[in-house]
Amino acid sequence: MLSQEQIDFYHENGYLTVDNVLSPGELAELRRVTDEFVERSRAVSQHDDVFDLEPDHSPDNPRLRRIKQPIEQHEVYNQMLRHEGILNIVEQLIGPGVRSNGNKLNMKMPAEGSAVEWHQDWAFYPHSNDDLLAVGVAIDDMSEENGCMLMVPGSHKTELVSHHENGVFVGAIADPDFVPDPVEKCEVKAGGISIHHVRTLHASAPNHSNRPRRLLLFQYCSIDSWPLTGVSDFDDHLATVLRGEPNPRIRVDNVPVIMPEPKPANAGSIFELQEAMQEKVMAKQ
Ligand SMILES: O=C(O)CCC(=O)C(=O)O
Repeated sequence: MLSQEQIDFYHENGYLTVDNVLSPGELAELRRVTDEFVERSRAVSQHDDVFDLEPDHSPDNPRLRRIKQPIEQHEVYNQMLRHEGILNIVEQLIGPGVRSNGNKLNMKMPAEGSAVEWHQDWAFYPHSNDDLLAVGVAIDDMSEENGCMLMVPGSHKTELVSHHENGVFVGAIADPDFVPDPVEKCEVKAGGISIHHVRTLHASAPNHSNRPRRLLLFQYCSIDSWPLTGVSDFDDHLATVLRGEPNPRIRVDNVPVIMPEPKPANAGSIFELQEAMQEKVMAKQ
């Protein structure tokens, strides 16, 4: 469980890291399964429903950038979404009652694994209230050298920044005058977690080290938040509830919203979306 000091830090800064959330056995299992997916990706040459690939991916040198929807690809990931220790922490920050609205496993392979440009997750999935956060389960040590996430403390309390360029949603801040300030490193040891608020500005640089950086990301929402991008099947929506009683009652707060529309024709993962940007800042770092 979190101390009051950690809870206060999260609410003040919009992010937090917590050490030793996973047992050594749970971490070893995550690594084993993730290594298997990297092996499997040798047989894939284009992005598909499971694999998002770096541009230089090849059978001899598998350069996997993301496993999409990992909880649907392997039971070990599915169980990790429901990890008691993680859910207890999440409930302390946005509960009681938690729902999940997405998951992904972002990889940065050694030697230049892809950057992620500055953005707020809220730009992708605005809800009726902003008690939403993302938990990053560190499969490897995350440090500046291998492209840990970077955060702008307190940015979850400021105005929204546009994620559009030339009228099209590009999933990142394209304004050339945008300067993130201050920037804090979100370093965490393998087996620990990072947590960031859905409106916290964040990014990450390429991996310049010879170590992988693999981060399993789970998005969690307060049970009374409602996605403004719509719900196609109410039963599916209720099935995403992890803690608390499913309930159609929602909470509508006064939150700023810019809808993530229109999207470019090739809209896929955040990496593909951000490829549409004219000027990439983090990719050059
Ligand atoms: O993997 C990272 O460094 C950042 C991930 C992220 O912000 C995202 O996928 O939305």
